[in-house]
This record gives sequence, structure tokens and C-alpha cells, in this order.
Amino acid sequence: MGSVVKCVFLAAVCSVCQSLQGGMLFPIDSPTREVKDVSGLWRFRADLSPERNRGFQQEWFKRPLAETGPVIDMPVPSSYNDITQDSKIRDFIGWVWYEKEVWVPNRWIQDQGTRIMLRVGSAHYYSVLWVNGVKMTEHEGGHLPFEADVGGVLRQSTGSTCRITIAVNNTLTLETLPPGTIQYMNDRTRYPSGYFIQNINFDFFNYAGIHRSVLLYTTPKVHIDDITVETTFSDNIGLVSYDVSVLGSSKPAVKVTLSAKDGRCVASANGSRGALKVTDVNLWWPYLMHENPGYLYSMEVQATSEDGQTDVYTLPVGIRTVQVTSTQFLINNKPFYFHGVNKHEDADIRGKGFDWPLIVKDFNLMKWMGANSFRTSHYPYAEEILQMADRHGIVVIDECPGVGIRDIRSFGNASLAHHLIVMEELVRRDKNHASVVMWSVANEPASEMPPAGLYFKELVSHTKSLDSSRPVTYITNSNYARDLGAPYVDVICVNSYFSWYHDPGHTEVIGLQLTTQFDNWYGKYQKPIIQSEYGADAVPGLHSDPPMMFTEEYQKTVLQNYHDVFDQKRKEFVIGELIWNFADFMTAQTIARWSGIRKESSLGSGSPKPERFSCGSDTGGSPMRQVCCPPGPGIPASERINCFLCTLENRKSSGNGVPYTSYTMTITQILLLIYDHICSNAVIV
Ligand code: GCB
Repeated sequence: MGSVVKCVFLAAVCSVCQSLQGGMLFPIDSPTREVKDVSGLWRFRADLSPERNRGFQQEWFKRPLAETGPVIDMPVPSSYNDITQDSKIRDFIGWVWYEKEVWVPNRWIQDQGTRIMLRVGSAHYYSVLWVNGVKMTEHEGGHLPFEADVGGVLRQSTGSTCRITIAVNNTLTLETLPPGTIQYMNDRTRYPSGYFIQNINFDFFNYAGIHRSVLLYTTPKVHIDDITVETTFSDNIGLVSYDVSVLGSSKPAVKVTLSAKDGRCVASANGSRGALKVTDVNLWWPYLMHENPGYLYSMEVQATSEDGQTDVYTLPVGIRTVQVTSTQFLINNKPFYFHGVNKHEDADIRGKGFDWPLIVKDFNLMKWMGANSFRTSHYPYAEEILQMADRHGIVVIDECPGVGIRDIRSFGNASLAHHLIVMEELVRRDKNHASVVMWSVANEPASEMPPAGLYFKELVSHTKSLDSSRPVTYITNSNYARDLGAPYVDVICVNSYFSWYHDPGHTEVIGLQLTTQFDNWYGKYQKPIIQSEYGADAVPGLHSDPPMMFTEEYQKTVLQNYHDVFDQKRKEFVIGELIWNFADFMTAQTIARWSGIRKESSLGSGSPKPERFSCGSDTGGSPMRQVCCPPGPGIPASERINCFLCTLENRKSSGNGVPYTSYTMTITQILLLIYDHICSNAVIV
């Protein structure tokens, strides 16, 4: 690109790229704040009109939704796709309408000093929010929260009811993240009039709806709007630099207190910016790297206005450092090896809907198998998941929804401007999580295309300007010599599926090809490398010897071959391996995918699996993993196999397990293989 064109390009981007206003602290209860969760059953209607805009034409937000047409029950949080028996809803593209009437406590309304906020944790993809018929805000993009101050409207309304209407549109275009295209099928001999489809370039189901909780919460008018912490340490002294922004007061007095787990105050300071010194610091360590991983201090921030109004917010803070050298990823100056998984937010029925049991189960599974990390492939996960990761010492590569940027038109100004804003929203939301050690700005973009160089240069440098404390990467599957964005990243993250998408059937070439892949990338960039995806599909119960594609044996052989190379290359510059995938997940319907993707490495989410794994009579019904399969290395394989066989037998004899028998066996094999691999490499420093 010529320099004149380059300048015009950048000027255009900058003119549309406005920095975000304000913070987006996770809503909490505190002495000065209250949270009311208004999730649950909402009224719902998909706008099935040909143009999908009847709701706007008829102003469905102005009256109760039931007065403008039929409504059905829809749970929130949940994707709507799999809730009904109607394939039109499962595959719906366009606007859907949600509505709920809730009561707002009188005291919230009466106290003019109370700010009443309405926050949506995430709705996919474009949302418009009304309260009592008045438009409050719009938001572009799923996976990240948005909110509005609704106090004014509520105080003008009669009574304390609050009718919340949210219209959500899942249409993806060349400029959305992820991108997609709408294709009208105009051949009237093959498609009816108005027929269109949504094309996507990513490999997971485009679940839609209100995916995370909807919360009403209060703060005082004088309130803590944002907090930013950065941490470091030297010897046994920890340092927490903080920056607090307070709104509603021109000269607020800010007091910050840091407490240890036992409640002891270990440091305090006054002022909206400053640093807290912690002697005998307890550092935040990853799981399996320390006997006390995930140590969190509690930072209480108190802001008081000139007239005595106070707000209090408490933030968990892990003190740790992150650094990248040419061969290593250092956490607290010690080499960290990402022994982890890629995940999805995905479950039967609820789709991408937030679900505590699933989340807790997934963490238990990850820890049980010895995983110390995961990547939020391919979009930001719920904040509660990052809070869990903080507490358990599970390291996170935090990825934005930049997946499937494959069309050259998605490298244009409007796309980049939106991508920069999404990174701003992501960093604003997740910057204070100790578990988050690196930002990923994209997954498998067409980074060999000419505009990709400038695009990623801007994107990475903008992300670094938002947060200089963390490395930035994106996940590539491009050729090392032609990837135009790689010069700008701190860590090279490569996806490859040798003997699967390349040389299918030839596991014997994995060793050579993977070694060459690593040597090529390292030779060109001298940056540490993470194998950010690898794996192979298997059809449960399909066997062959010698192994053939789609059999359980083939999947195992692929993993084994990859692991052999990792074990060599981690002695040089390979700093991690993230298997594809922690659990099965749903994809679009295509001949290449049998009921979603089957590259699972564990017993995690996906289908409603958890209830299949209690050990019945042997354990009195306790979850069998706690009883039969304690975590950590050194458990003989035979014992672990017994756990699974026990499950299998139990399910068979109860008559419930038969359909899952082979499936369980698949998982058993893969899990044991990964478990053995991970445990044999676990490092305790
Ligand atoms: C990839 C993608 C991931 C797919 C996976 C596969 O490279 O990043 O989203 O699901 O490959 O199995 O094809």
C-alpha cells in the first residue's frame, strides 16, 4: 500500500474510532450498591416478517409485547435457538424481541441520590434496549456487556414497574465481528421469493439471544466508575499500582485498602492514583506451579464526595508479573508452559447461555486433568469464568470475537474501527484479572492478504496502548513466510492439523511437519511459540487397527505424535500446547461435521454429560472423579481406567448408559492420554 493511501486509511480509521467513555466494573453488592438479577423467564417473539423489521415499524417496544402479537416463554440467559421445537427459531436470522416486567424497589426510585443501572452481560449480536418504551441504548457485538442509566425514565414513570424490552439481531455482515455475509438466493426455480442464508467463516454454531444475566444495579450518584490495577514485585515486596476514576464529584476523596485472605489489612493509600506496597507478598501463581495457586488480595476502594456521599467497591487483585523473552513466557519470572485447552461456551439446550453448574464442572474437569490454562476461543467468555480462573490459578489467553476474517473486504476501515472498539471493550472489562496473561486479537485471519499487515499493526499497537502490561497475539494458520501480521505479535500462536486437514490419513508425517513448522516460525521471528490448536475428529465407537481417520485410535495417534514433538521443542522455544477441544460443541450443519465437532479432550460441556459420570453404588453417588480419580500425577493408569469402566457399567446396568457406551470409551481413551501427558510434564516450582 502506498504511503498516501496508508495515511488516508489511518486517518479514516482514527476518525471513526472513538475511545470508550467510562468503565464497566462488574456489578457487585457492597455497602453502597445493590444488585437485582432480572434474568429468568422473559416473553419472546421472533420477527418473522420478510424484512424482519415489523417490530420497528409497529413499535413493539411501546406496548407490552403480548399486545402486539403472540409471545412465547424464553429463558434468560440462554440462546434461543435450541429452546423450541421449531427449526425456524433454531435457524432464525434477524430481529428477535425479548421483554420482561420487573419491580424496582421503591427506595431506589425515591432516593434521588441513587443511580439505577440496567446491564446486559452479553446479547448476540446487535441489541437495542428500551425501558417503559423509551430507548436507552444500543450495542454492537456479542460476548461483551453494555448498560444504561435507567433512573431518569423510571422516576418519570408511574409506579415502580420497569418494562424492559430488548431487540437482538444476530445478522453478521462483512463489518461485524465475527464477520459474515447475507446471501439472497434469487434463482426462483430453486428458492422461494425472499430466501436468504447467513454465510459464516467460523466453525461453531451462531447461537443468538441474551446469553448472560440481565441485572439492575445501583450505585450512589457519586460513584466509582472504573478501577485499573497493575502489579509487580521485587523480592518479597509486591506493588499494586492503581488508578480510580470517580464520577459525580469534582474533588472526591479516595481511600484504597488492600486486605489479605484472612482479612488483615496489608496496605492502604489515599488518592485516586497511587501504589500499594505489600511486604511478604503472596504472589498469584498458576495452578500446579505453586502449592497455593490463585492467591487473591481484596482491594476495597472508597470514594467520598465533598458533601459526604460515599461509594464502596471491592476488587479481587492477584499480584503477578508477565513477561515474554525470545524463548519463554515468564510468570513471576519463572517459565510458564501453557498446558491447556481451547474451549467454547456451548451446551445442549442453552447454547451459549451462562450456566453455573457447567462452569464449575468444567473447572473441576480442567483441574482434574491437570490443565493449567485455556484460551477463550473464539470470543470473550463470561466474567464469572475469569473470576473462577483468577481464584483457581487457571491462566487465560483472552480472545476477542475476531474469528473468520477471511474476506478482503473485512480488512476495511469500518471493520478495523469496530475491531479497535471491541478490543477497548474487552480490555476495559478484563484488564484487572490476574488470570488473563495475554490478549488474542483474532483467530485464523487471512493474514497473508495485503491489507492484513497494516490492519494487524494497528490492532496490536492499539491493544498495547490500552494495556502495556500484557503481551498481544493472534492465532495464525498462515504460512510463516507470508503472514503479514506476525511481525507485530509478542508470541507466535500457530494452529495446525497435520494428517487431518493436510495429508489426511498420514500420521507418519506429523513429526517431520510439526518440527518444520516450529523451526520455520522460530527461525524467522525468534519469538516463543504456542501450538494454539491441534487435534483430530473421532466418531464415538469407531475403531480400526491400523488406525484410520475418524476412529478413536486415529485421534489418539495424532495426539501422541504431536505430544512427542512438543516434548522436544519445549526444551527450546515452544511454550505451550492447547488442544482442540476441551469438549464437543455444536457447529452449523455441514457434511464435514457430525452433530457438531468431535475433537473433545475431556468430559466437559457440549452434551448434557455430567450426570453420566457418577459412580453409583461404588461411591454412594459422589461424583466419581473425586473418589476414584484424584488429581495430580502418579495415579496408575489402570486405576483411572477403572473409574471410567465403573461409570460405564453403572450406566449400562441402569439402562441409561447404552447409547453413550462407546462415547464414554472414546472420552476415556483421549482423556487418559492427555492426562498422562499433562501429568508427566507438570512442573511445581
Ligand atoms: C480451526 C479453528 C476452529 C475449528 C478447528 C477445526 O482451526 O480455529 O474454530 O473448530 O480448526 O476443528 O476445524
